[in-house]
This record gives sequence, structure tokens and C-alpha cells, in this order.
Amino acid sequence: MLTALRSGAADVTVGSVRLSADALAGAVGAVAQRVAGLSRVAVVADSTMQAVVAVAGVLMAGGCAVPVNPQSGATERARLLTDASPDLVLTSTDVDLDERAQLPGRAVPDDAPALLIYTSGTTGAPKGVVLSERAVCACLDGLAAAWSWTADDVLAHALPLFHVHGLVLGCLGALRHGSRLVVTPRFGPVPGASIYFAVPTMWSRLEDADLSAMAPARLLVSGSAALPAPVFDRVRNASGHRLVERYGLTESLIVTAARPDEARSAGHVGRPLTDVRLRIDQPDDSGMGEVLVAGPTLFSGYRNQPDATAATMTAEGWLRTGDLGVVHADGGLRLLGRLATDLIKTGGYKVGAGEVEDALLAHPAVAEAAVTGEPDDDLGQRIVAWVVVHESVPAQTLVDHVARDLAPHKRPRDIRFVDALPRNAMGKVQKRLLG
Ligand code: MCA
Ligand code: AMP
Repeated sequence: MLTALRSGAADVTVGSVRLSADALAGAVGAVAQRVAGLSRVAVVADSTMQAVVAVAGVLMAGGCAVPVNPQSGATERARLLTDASPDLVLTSTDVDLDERAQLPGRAVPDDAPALLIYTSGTTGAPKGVVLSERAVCACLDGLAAAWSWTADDVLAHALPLFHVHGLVLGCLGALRHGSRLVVTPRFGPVPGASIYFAVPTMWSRLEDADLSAMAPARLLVSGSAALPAPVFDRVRNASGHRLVERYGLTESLIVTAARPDEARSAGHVGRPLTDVRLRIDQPDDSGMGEVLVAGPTLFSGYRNQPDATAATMTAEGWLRTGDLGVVHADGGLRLLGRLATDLIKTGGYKVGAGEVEDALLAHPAVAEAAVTGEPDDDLGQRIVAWVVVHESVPAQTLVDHVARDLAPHKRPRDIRFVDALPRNAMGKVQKRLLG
């Protein structure tokens, strides 16, 4: 999968640490030797070179890497580790960048699990998405074909390394295609970079001067959440670039991408990648309906959850994305929203309303809780919690409780104390009456 490691083309910088191609291959080889024979290895994926080396080492050994958010709270991490049952957990202190060993020759079937990545659903704990090497390679090669992504490119980003965007596209993509990779602590211009990846919040937060310093690049890419038109316009005015959008889910990896040489505007996420099929389910008069996708980039299923896997696939093998869109005459997809209001996208992170409600209900002062995603100029959506309490409690205490129990990005940005939640005759909370 990581062909550039073998060919000696990879050269990676993470923060202040740079490894030449040879040093990287040696350090990855050392991890691979150590984890040889293990099925699943969890990697606490902080934004360090050690995390990149650990994930690459597990993959080179033919194992399945399970990235873990370094900021995940006690409850979230315990659930993940119970479900994933890894043979080993690696943190960055477990990886010595000065160790060297030969890269192993590996012979595992390409449908064996390569990654297990946890993603939120509307209710319950996040589900483990099993991704095969074949799916990862199909996605990365499809993007390379769409964008002419090669070893001549220099890729820069500041994305977290425990989700598809930063890990699969942002790291494994560079290690497969041989482009030099620079991961920075904060998103901003990197001298010599030819491709930038970021979520809309990161694009929106850049100053005009930083955008103009990105003008020499050839591709500015936005993904993971809806790109607001004003952000698209400001990036174009300040950098001269029209942002290229691509679209996907953890379950499908990236399935469509805008092509750099074709017309585009905010919300146009492009045509399907190689061998990916796309269709709109039950379109209305305007052609809008749920986006269904099929093809080689799809996941193998949710770990330990055959019912959830079956529920998300049609009998013919199409993945129900939960996203609403239309397909234009040229085959390009335009996204128009989402079906499930209980799935919140905040700063590009997917957060299930149910898991935040469960965390709030675990606090002794909370009697009832309902969580909604409200429009937010910076984050796209802001997590808001509507709470009925048994006894008075400061809002920040509840915010900190969720941040500590789950992860800081899942914390409510607003707590609204109410006397009661609006419910229908069946007792179900009517979230659209909140606000
Ligand atoms: C932390 N903070 C708190 C608390 N905990 N404040 C109050 N109470 C707390 N309990 C503070 C921190 O100290 C920090 O402060 C600040 O909150 C962080 O602000 P926040 O807005 O939470 O985050 P951010 O750091 O500003 O993050 C914005 C971000 C981030 C950088 C855009 O959301 C991000 O990295 N998003 C990327 C998500 C992503 O990669 N998604 C891909 C999913 P201070 O700043 O003062 O230190 S994969 C996917 O979706 C598919 C496949 C796809 O299409 O890619
Ligand atoms: P995740 O579960 O974190 O993998 O997030 C997948 C979701 O991110 C998709 O179902 C979409 O709602 C959203 N998404 C990804 N890329 C885009 C994009 N370019 N524009 C709008 N939404 C996107």
C-alpha cells in the first residue's frame, strides 16, 4: 500500500521533526518488526512523526491499525478499546525514531482489514469502520488520477491524524504517491507546498495574507463538511484559487472529487472517482434525494455490528450516505444537506447527538438532555445542549464533563437550561420545537 516507502520516495515532516525517505523506511521497518503477527494495533494518533511511523509500521506488517484520538476521554476511549480489542496499544513514547530495520515483505490478502476507524452515529457509541487495503488504495489512486497527484507534489496540512481526512488522504496518500509531506501544528502557508488539504473551518480562519502566500500552490482542497460560498469566494479573491472540493464518508472513503481544470463553485463536490458509482435515491421534482454510492472504496462493514452494517447498505450493495444531493448532467454531484439532524458536523468532526446526550445524562445533576446542531459561521454547526436539571449546576461544569468523558470537540458550545423538553404523545423529544 505504501509504495513510496519501498521506493525511497517518501520524505516527511511533522511539526519540527523531519525524516528523510531512508530514515523513515528504517523507522517504519522497526515498528513493523515489533508488531509482526499482531492482528490489530491501536495507535494513539497525536500529531507526531511517531504516530505516522506507528501506523505505517502496522500496515507494513500486514496488521490493522486503529487510530485513537489522543484527546478522547475516559468513557470514549474505554468503549473504543473494548470494541476494537487491540493486541497492543502504541503511543508516541513507544516509538523510537532512531531505530532501524528492513521493511518486511508482506503477503496479506488485499481485502484484509488495514484500518479500523471509529465514527459517530445518531445514537450510541461510535462504530468501528473496517477498511481494507484494497479500499484505501482505490481511494488514493482515484484521487491521484483526478488531481494528477504525483511524487512531484508537496502536500501540506494540519489535520488531526485519527480520521480519514488527515490519516488516509493526508499521510497514507503521501506515502503511496511519494509526494513530500509537511504536517504543521496550525494550518497555514508552507514554502514549496503544491497541495493543501483542510476542512472549511480551517480555510475560513486563514487571514488574507496567508491565503495570498498559498497562491504558488496548484491545488487548494476543502472537504469533510459543507463549504460556505463566502469562504469559497474569499479564498478565490485572496489566493487566486477556486477551492477544489471532494466528498466522502469514513464508510466510503472519498468517492467524488472536483477536477482542477473544470468549472466549480461551493457545494460542487465533483464527479465519481475511478470505478465509483453514484445515484440519487427517490429524487424529488428537482432531482434531489439521498446520495447512494457503490464501488471499490467502500468499507467492509462495522466491527461487531452486522445489523448496523446491513441497515446502512441496500440489498444491491449501495451505501446509504444520509447526505442529500443532486447529480448534474455532467455527472457532478452537488450536496444540499443531510437527512439525519442528529448527526452534527462541527469543525469537520462528525458528532452524534445521542452520544452527547448520554454523556450529559451520566452527570448527576442532569434529568433530561437533548442535543442539536445549530448553524455556526466558524464551525459550520455548533453543538447546543438543552438540559433539564435536578439541581442547579454551572454550564461550564457540564461542558467540561462532556469534554473529559468523550472528547473536547464533542463538548456543547452552549448549554440552555429549560424547565422541560417538548415531547410528543409518544414521549419522543421534538427537537424542531427547540430554539
Ligand atoms: C478545550 N477547550 C475548551 C474545553 N476543552 N474550552 C472550554 N471548555 C472545555 N472543556 C478549548 C481548548 O483549550 C482550545 O483553546 C480550544 O477549545 C479549541 O477550540 P475548538 O474550537 O474546540 O477547536 P479548534 O482547535 O479551534 O479546532 C477547530 C479545528 C478542528 C482545527 C477546525 O475542529 C479540527 O481539527 N477539525 C478537523 C476535523 C477532521 O479532520 N475531520 C475529518 C473527519 P485554545 O485555542 O485557546 O488552546 S473524516 C471525514 O469527515 C470524511 C471522510 C472526509 O470527508 O474527510
Ligand atoms: P465522517 O463520518 O466524519 O466520515 O463524515 C462524513 C460526512 O462528511 C459526509 O456524510 C458528509 O455529510 C460530510 N462531508 C464530507 N465531505 C464533504 C463536502 N465536501 N461537503 C459537504 N459535506 C461533506
